[in-house]
Amino acid sequence: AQQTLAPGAALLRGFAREAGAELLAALDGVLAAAPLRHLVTPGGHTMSVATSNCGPLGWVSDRRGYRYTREDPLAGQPWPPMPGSWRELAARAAAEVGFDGFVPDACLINQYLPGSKLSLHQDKDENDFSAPIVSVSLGLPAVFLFGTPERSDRPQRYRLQHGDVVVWGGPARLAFHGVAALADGHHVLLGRRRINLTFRCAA
Ligand code: MD3
Ligand code: FE
Repeated sequence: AQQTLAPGAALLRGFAREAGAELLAALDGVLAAAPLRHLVTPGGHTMSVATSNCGPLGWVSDRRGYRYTREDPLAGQPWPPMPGSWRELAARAAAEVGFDGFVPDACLINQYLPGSKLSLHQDKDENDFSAPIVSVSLGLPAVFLFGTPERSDRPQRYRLQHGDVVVWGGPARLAFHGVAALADGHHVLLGRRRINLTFRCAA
């Protein structure tokens, strides 16, 4: 079942549910190589969400700005490889809504603990806005805020649950979006946290 949130934004409810445990089996290895960290924004705020990356490119932020890098600045090493099961799931989801041949070169991993949130923002550090972004929600549910390319438009709210996948392309690609403070809870596979994977074509 596919729900259209806006032109270009397709919610695939439960698309990653069956693969969820397999996706999570690869998570610990990725995070052992590139640990989660709280990035600092150019404005000097420390993000409440903890992040890491895998794949050829990874998204980072510091006082100098936002950018994609080939190395994890913590390790001074390339980001760990993107697990095949992750890349294949993202490609299947993209193809489901008409984006054939989606080959992401970056996967951003966001971890939310109770109280973590992500303020309204646009994703525009990628070179090619014609490629979609695929997001996979795992663990605790979150309230996702989905606006328009105009910051002042009031966002719509959607509850994203374990296994939900969203494909953001076309006119939705530059929409403002964010995540409300995570409510406490317990998830059988992830405990008191939410993990979000976003697959991008950054180069
Ligand atoms: C809509 N992550 O990492 S995923 C991010 O749940 C980010 O961790 C959120 O926003 C999270 O940048 C939301 C959904 C998402 C991701 C990218 C988008 C929605 C998007 C890009 C354009 C429009
Ligand atoms: Fe984003």
